[in-house]
Amino acid sequence: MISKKVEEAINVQIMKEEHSSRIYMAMASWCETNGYRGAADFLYKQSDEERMHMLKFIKFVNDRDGYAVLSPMETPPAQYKSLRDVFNHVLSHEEFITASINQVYEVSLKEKDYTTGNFMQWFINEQIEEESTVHGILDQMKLLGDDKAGMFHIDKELGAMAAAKVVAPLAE
Ligand code: OFO
Repeated sequence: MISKKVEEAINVQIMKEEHSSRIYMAMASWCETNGYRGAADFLYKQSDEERMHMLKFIKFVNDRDGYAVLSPMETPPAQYKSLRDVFNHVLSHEEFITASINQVYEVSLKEKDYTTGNFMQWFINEQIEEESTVHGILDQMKLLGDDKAGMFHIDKELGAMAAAKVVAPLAE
């Protein structure tokens, strides 16, 4: 059984994960229509991954006798100044999500809900990996510069990262 406070905190997080998925899908669409096919593939995959995060939370709440609900959300931004601008936004969004995951963890500990606390560890670790990946991409951008040759190279690299990335389905 999950407490009302934990259920509410996770329902807010479900909204944020769904919103993340939509934000990355909108970014992917911008990249695809601005010549960055590799970045688009990377962000479409990222969008799928965020949807899996949302599902993971939904299943967890429902399995613990709570009720996962969906919420309305803002339309994601559609315009970006450059590929670097896209990834700067990815980084600040992931930092926002990390803070939010930590808040859910805090609520679970205050409620003495150690099962949820344990479940949240997966997300805490996932955020370390996600932030570090985006830092790496931004570092490469700095190294290669904002000119067309640099961005072309980065786009190819992002395409290769997308091809290697497997979005794991939910475990049964
Ligand atoms: Fe990128 O984060 Fe979900 O949790």
